[in-house]
Amino acid sequence: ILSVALFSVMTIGGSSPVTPAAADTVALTYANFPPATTFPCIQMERWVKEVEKRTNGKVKVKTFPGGTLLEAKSMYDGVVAGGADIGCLATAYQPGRFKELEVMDLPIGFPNAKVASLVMWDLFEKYNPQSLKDVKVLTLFTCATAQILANKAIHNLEELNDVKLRAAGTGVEWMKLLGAAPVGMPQSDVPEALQKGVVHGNVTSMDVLKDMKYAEYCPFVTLSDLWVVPFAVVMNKRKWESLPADVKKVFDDLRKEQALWTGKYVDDHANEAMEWSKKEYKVEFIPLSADERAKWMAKVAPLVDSYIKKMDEAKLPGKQIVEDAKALTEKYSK
Ligand code: 3IO
Repeated sequence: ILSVALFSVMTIGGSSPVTPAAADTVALTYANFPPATTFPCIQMERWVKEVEKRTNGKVKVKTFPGGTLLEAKSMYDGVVAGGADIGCLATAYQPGRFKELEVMDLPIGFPNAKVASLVMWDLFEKYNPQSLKDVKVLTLFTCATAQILANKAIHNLEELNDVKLRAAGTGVEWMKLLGAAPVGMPQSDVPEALQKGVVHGNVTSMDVLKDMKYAEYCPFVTLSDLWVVPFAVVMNKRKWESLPADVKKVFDDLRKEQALWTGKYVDDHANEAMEWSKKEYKVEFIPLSADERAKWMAKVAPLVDSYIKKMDEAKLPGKQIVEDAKALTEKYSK
C-alpha cells in the first residue's frame, strides 16, 4: 500500500503537489458474465492493465468474472443501476433490445472478429444508438465467426435438420431458417445444458472449445462461418461523469484500440483452440463445401430484409446501417 501511495504522489506531484494519494485514486468495479478463462475476461484484464499503466496507477479496477457481480442478461440494467461501475454484455442475448446493434447479428459477411469489431465501432460512432444512451460505451467487439460444435457430424442441411443446438439469442433465427431446433441461452449456461443433454451442441466461436472445454462434449465441428456475437463494455453514466478529465481521456483513447485488440486476440485464439482440440481431443473439423455454404447463406438472407423492416417500423435507418456495415466490412477487409 505504501509503495502504491508514494508512486501515486510522485507521478501526480507536478499538478497537485500535496494531495494525498487516496483522494486521487479512482476505484472501479468491472463485472463480466463468463468464466475468467474466456476472451471477454481476457480483454477485460488487458483493458485494466492498460488503464492502470496509462493513468500511472491512479485508476484501480476490481474485476468480477463468471457472473459473480452481475450476470449475462442483467448486465446492462445492473450497470445503469450502479450494481457495477463497468459491465461487459453480449447484446445479442436480448433480441429486440439493442436494435441498432442487431445489424452485427445479420449475415453481412463479416470475415472475422477483427473486421467485425472495427465495423461495429464505426457504426456506433456514426449512429450513436438510442439503446445505449443510458451508459458510457468503453469499447465494442465481437467473437470470431460461429461454427457448429456438436456431438454429431453435420455435413449438410439434411444432417442439421431438427438438431437441438444452443445459439446466442439472435442466432436462434438463423438456426430456425437452417432447419435446426435452436435454444437461445448465454454462453455461461451452456456447460450445464450440454452435460444434461438439453442441447446436442453449441453454435459459437471456437475459442470456447478450449476455454470452456467444449472439446470434451463436442467431438465434431462444422466449419460454417455463421454469425458473430457483438459485445458492449458499458459504464455507469454518473460514475463516468465523476471521473477526472485526464482519466476520461485515457478511457476514450482506448475505445477503438481495445476493439481492435480484442478482435485480433479472439481470431487468433479461436485458431489456436482449433489446433488444441485436434491434438488433445481428436475433434473432427468438417469444412462445408462452397456449394453447401451458398445454400445455407441463401436460407438466412431474409434476415437482412426483416431487420430493415423492423427498423423502419421503429423509425430507425436500418437500410442505411446495413449499407454502411457492408461498405465498412469491405474497407476493413482490404
Ligand atoms: C462467448 C461468450 C462468452 C465467453 C466466450 C465466448 N466466445 C464466443 C462467445 C460468443 C457468445 O456470446 C456466444 O454466446 O456464443
